Amino acid sequence: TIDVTLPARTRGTGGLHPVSLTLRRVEELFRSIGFEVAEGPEIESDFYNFTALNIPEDHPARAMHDTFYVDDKHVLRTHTSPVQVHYMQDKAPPLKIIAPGRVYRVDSDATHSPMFHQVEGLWVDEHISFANLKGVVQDFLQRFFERDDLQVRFRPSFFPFTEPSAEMDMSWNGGWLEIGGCGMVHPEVFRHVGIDSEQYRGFAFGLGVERLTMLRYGVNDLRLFFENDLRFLKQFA
Ligand code: TYR
Repeated sequence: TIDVTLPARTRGTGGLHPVSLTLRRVEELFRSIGFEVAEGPEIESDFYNFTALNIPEDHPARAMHDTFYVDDKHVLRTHTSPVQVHYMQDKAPPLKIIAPGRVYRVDSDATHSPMFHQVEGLWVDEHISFANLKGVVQDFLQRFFERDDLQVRFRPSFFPFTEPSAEMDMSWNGGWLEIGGCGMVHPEVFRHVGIDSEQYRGFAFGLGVERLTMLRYGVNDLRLFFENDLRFLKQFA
C-alpha cells in the first residue's frame, strides 16, 4: 500500500549566480532609460580588440602578459569595448547600448581572475556631452545600490579610445572606490567605423561586474565567484 501522507522527497532547485543577478539588474536598469543590450564575440581579431579602439601596435596593453592570444591575429577579448566597434559598424547613430559580457586577462590572485565580466556603455548622438555621462552613471549607481546619496567622482585618466578620459570612483563607507573607466569617444574610433565626428559625439564607459557584485552583497574575495561552492552560492538563491 501507499502511504499518501508521507512527506515527499524534495529536490534542491537551482538558483542564479550572484554575477548573473547583477547582470540582470544592470540590464533592467539601463533598459528602463532606453539603452539596448548588445553582445559581441569573446574571440576577437586584434582589429576589434585593439586597432579600431586606437590602441596602436606597440601599446603595452597588447603585451603577451595581459592578453590571451588564440593565434597571431586573434585574442580572447580583454575588454567589452570591441562591442562598441561592431555596433557602430552595423548601425547608424543615434546609438544607445550597454554590452555586458565575459572578458579575459592573464592575471590571477585575490582581486584578479583570468575571466571576469564587464558592462560597456555607449551613447552616440548629436549633442552628447560629458554631462550626460555623469548623469547616466550617477543615476545608474544610485539605483543599483539603492542609495540616493551615493556620489560619483571623475578623475582625469587615459584610455586610447576616449578623449578626454576619466576613472570613475563612487562614495562608499566614507571613502572612494574605483568602479570603472569612461570618456568621450575618440574621433579616431569614429573614423574606424565611419561615423562623422563633426556631426556626432558619444560617451562610453566600462564597469567591472564582479566589483559591483562584491559591493552590493558584501563579498570580500573575488575567487568565491568561481569556486562553485554551494555553501556560498545558496546564499543568493
Ligand atoms: N575598456 C576599458 C578597460 O577595460 C574600460 C573603459 C571602457 C574605459 C570604456 C573607457 C571607456 O570609454 O580597462
